[in-house]
Amino acid sequence: MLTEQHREQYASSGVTCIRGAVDARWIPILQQGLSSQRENPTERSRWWSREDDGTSCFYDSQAWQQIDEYSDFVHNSGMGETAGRLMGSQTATFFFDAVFVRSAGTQFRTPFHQDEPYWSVQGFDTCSAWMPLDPVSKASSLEFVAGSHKWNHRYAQTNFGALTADDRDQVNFDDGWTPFPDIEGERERYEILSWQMEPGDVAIFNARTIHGGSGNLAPDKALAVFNTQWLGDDARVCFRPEGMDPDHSQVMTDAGLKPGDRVESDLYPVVWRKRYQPDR
Ligand SMILES: O=C(O)CCC(=O)C(=O)O
Repeated sequence: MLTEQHREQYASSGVTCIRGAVDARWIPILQQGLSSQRENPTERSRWWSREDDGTSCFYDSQAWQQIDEYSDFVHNSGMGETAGRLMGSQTATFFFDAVFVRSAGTQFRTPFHQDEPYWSVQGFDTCSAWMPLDPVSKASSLEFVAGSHKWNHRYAQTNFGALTADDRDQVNFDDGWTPFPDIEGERERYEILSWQMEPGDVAIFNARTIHGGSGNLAPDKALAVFNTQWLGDDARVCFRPEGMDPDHSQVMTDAGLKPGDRVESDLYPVVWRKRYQPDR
């Protein structure tokens, strides 16, 4: 599925959309996993939005060790290989899973942000695979600011803790960070990429690529997204004084990992390794 065009677009824009990246058989498997997760959410589950009109956006993460369908997907779907090859890495290590579930008609849009500044790792070789389990129109799909993975600014990111009002989510980018660009207010200044997508299509983006949006759903359209995050060659443990979301510092410390370490362990399995191919 992965072509030279995908690699070029990922390298230059920081995101690419791969049609049919995931075999159709995985969709009902992931839907089954999601329904178990909704019945029994993790302690990390949150509501990013719950409106008076009944619409909502639910978020949860790191459920793969409890949900067999997710673990099966992580190890056997080929997503690790796709991520590893796009990053140009020797290996692809699984970091964590996340779900974003919007009820029909939800207008809530995810604030524009980059992922890496919230993570308990740092590195350029880091990516997310955003995979809708429902068909999604371009207007309701996640949006990406082309090329922003190379901007190299310490942008003050959104505090998602302001959405959840949960003490555990508070991340404070107040001091010494560059104000975040007003993407939504000045859309004409940026090249914004998004795609109409079907289940099985995946948008893979560098964890430094600015992204946001989604939402704006039609009254009869719901949207469940299953997302996996992957680490490549230069990713290393990094505990951030601003706070982290999701914060892996405790589980990493308990597992003996320290800042600067590679993360590979039972918690973060290497799912794909590039095979040595001798020159012909
Ligand atoms: O689907 C969404 O609304 C948010 C997705 C997102 O921010 C992410 O995958 O990092």
